[in-house]
Amino acid sequence: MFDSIRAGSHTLSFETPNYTPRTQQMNLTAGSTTFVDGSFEGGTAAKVTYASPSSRDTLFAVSQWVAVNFSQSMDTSSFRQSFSISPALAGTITWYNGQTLVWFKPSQPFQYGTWYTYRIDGTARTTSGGPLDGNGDGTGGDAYSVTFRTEQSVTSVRDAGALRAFALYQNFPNPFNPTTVISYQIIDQDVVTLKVFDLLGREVVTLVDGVQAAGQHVVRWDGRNYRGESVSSGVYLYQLRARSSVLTREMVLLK
Ligand SMILES: [Ca+2]
Repeated sequence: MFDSIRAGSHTLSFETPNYTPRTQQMNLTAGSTTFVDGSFEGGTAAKVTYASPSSRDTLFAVSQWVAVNFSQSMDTSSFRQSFSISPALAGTITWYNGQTLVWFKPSQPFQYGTWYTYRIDGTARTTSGGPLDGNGDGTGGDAYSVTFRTEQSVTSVRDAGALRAFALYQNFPNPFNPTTVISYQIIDQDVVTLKVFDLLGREVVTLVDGVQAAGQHVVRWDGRNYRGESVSSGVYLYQLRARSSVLTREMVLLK
């Protein structure tokens, strides 16, 4: 396509749908020139480093928001066009941490006991024009998709009888800084402990230790360890124990 262009300096302009338009100054010499597509790609591909809910979630609390953290700053316009959730749900999109963390806040709570899928198409771009690497294999341009289920309503948990003696819900907000709320549910009066651990299994703090009444309980964690010191950013586990049962979930402190 460049056969008839004379040697010299030329400006090439690339305008591909869904990509940031780019121009490049080229010095052409006589003879043939090879163009490599990769030389005109934007920044490196962005991966998803954290997502809540994840595909493992089958008890996602209906009042929570969707949170996705990327390895790079994201272009808000292409993200908005690439993000979808089904069944469809109206909501607002908010960015944090230099557009690396996005929250989708539904305008109404999710429905109880329902499967949802949220998806970010491969057309999402970083602020420097890089593609989304949705499956994390190092090559950009593919989608990220999560299918999850929301919690059952309290009524249906009671109806289910002994199926689940107690429930531990995803903390909110998550990721958080510096404070988050953990809620859980006990069907019978019970001796309960709720502890926070780091990923090496070291206990960070004990939030609950004692007899509690049946019903829903809410605990706030201020991101401090048992010595009262603020802990560093990272993934933490919180674990609920009652009698012989244990439930564990992850949360992310992002400063
Ligand atoms: Ca990929």
